[in-house]
Order: sequence, then structure tokens, then C-alpha cells
Amino acid sequence: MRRHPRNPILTRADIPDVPPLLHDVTSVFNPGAVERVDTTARLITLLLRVQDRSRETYIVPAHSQDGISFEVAPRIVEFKGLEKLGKRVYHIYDARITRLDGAYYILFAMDMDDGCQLGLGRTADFREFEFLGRVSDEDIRNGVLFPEKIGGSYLRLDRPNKARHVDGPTSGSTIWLSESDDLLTWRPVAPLIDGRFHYWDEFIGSGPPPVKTRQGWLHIYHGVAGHFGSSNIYQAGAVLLDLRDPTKVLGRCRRNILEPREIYELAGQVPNVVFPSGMIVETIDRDGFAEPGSPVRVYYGAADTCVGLAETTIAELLAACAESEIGVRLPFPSDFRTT
Ligand code: BMA
Repeated sequence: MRRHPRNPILTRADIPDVPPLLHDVTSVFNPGAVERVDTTARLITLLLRVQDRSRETYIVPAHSQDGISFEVAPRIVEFKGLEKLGKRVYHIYDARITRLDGAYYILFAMDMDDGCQLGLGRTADFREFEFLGRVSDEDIRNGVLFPEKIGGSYLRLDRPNKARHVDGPTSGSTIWLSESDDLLTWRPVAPLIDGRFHYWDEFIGSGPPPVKTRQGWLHIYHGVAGHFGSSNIYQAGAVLLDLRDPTKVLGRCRRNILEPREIYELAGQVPNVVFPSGMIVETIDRDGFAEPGSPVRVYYGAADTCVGLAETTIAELLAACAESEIGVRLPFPSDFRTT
């Protein structure tokens, strides 16, 4: 993917200073993204993760007509009904937005006393937000909803968390497919892809919600390479799933499609991180499929500090998914010797 020349497109300086909550914030990153029509204007809306000096985390909306310059709302998102959970939620973060059944659904991570859980919210207009419920009962993160029912069920991708070391931080190396009849109660269907140890994506998690193409569901995910268990390098990659049966993996990129290279990705609160979380496809055909030549914008968190924008096309992402499997040696020029 290619970085936008105006990167990073959002930094802490873009967040309105509105005490007491939005005051002198530390960072803005990992945005969910959606394109929509608001009254008459086409807008790209982001739900930003904003963190302050107390390390409290808020979701803050931002809107743009060109997808590059964003106006950040001077208020945090309050999910009505969250208090009914009756349990303490320390942080809400990493919102992923899916348009489904005519509304916008938001899956997000909730740090609670029993680990990280998934919360589900809904909005019609990005002004009022409603909390629909806690939609997990195990430590889990990176939930993303498919934009339509498949085989009569709602589907999502999610990533259960496991501790790598006893009492250590949790992460995960398997993305699962789960299904639901009502969006509230979920059943695991099948593991979809595993982390590839020794390579760039040892630990993995979903990025933005999957996009429908004629070739299959195109999905961007993040992969983490652990360097001697000390530093983690977060990169982005792509995978292609069968349209009718998304448990079938049709292709997966061999090499990452974005990795930390620029200074704002290499240095920050958490160094060496690109974390894709929002994806906007410009051209969708009449039947709802992304067109191969369509420009694609991917919004990502950089070093847990600011927001970057990377550009590509559907065709380029599909080509990445068609690369030969990792670990299969590519031919060296010497393999073609004729003598
Ligand atoms: C992941 C999540 C992300 C974060 C990333 C890098 O596990 O917590 O929200 O951006 O780590 O710190």
C-alpha cells in the first residue's frame, strides 16, 4: 500500500481541547471508518480512539468530505445503555464499523475485570449511539461484522486472546468465524487462519470488516512478529475468503502489505506499529461488489500515537492474496540455469 503524502493525517493536535475529558490528549489512533451520506453530503466518518494522560480511552467521531482532512467532533461517544451492563468497563477502544440492515453497527473492545470483551453498539447518524450488549464471554478482541447475512446467519470474525507466558499479556494467533441469529448471542463456527510462526504474522487479528468482491470476501488483518519475545512489530496483510462459505480460505498474502517504516510508525507510545482498522472502497457495482479497479483507502493507527492513511486498489489486494504460500521457496535465478 502507498502512504498518503499528508500522513499522519490526524495527530493529537487535531483533537479539540474540551475539558474535562478531552483535555491535552496524548494520542489518537486505530480508527473505524465508514462512508455514508449525511443529509446531502457524502462523508467519510471515523470513530477515533483517543487516549489522555490518565490513559483513559474515548471514542471520538471525525468527519471528512475528501477522506484526508477531518473535522473532529468536540465530544466523546456515549453509548446509551452501557450502564445497564452493571459491571465496570475500564476502556472502550478499537471500534470497527459495519453498515448492516440499514444501520451502522460498531464492534469494540471493552477492558473489564474478566479480561477484554466485545461490545456491540448501533447508530443511525453518528450523533446518538446505543449500546446493544456485551457479545462475548471469553477474553477476545478484534471483532468485525460481515456487512450481510450469509446462509441465514449474521457472521463475524474475532480473535480469542490467550496468554503467551504465564500471567503475561494476552494476544492471539487464530482468527475465528462466529455466527449469530440476533447479533447478540454468538457461536464459534470454525478457526479460519492461524498465525505463521517464524514469519511476519505470528500473532494475528482482524482489521476492518471484510469487503465483498466477485472473487471472495477480501479482508485486511494485522500480523505481529515477536522479536525475541521483547519487541512486537505490527504489520498489515490480506486474506481472501469464499463468498458463500467464508470458512474456506482462498488466498493469503505471503508478504505484508504495510509495515512500520516512517518515523511516526517507528516511534511513539508503542513503537513499530501499523494497525489497520478502517477501509473505504470507492466503487461498488450495482450488485454490491467492490470493483477491481476501485481505489481503496485504509486508515490505520501508527505507533498507538497518530492516524495514517494508506492507498491501494482492490486488484492489488487480490493480487497480494494470490501470492504463493509462505515458506514455499520462490525460484532463484539459478533455478532457471540451462547448463
Ligand atoms: C493490540 C491492541 C491495539 C494496539 C496494539 C499495539 O493488542 O491493543 O489496540 O494498537 O496492540 O499496541
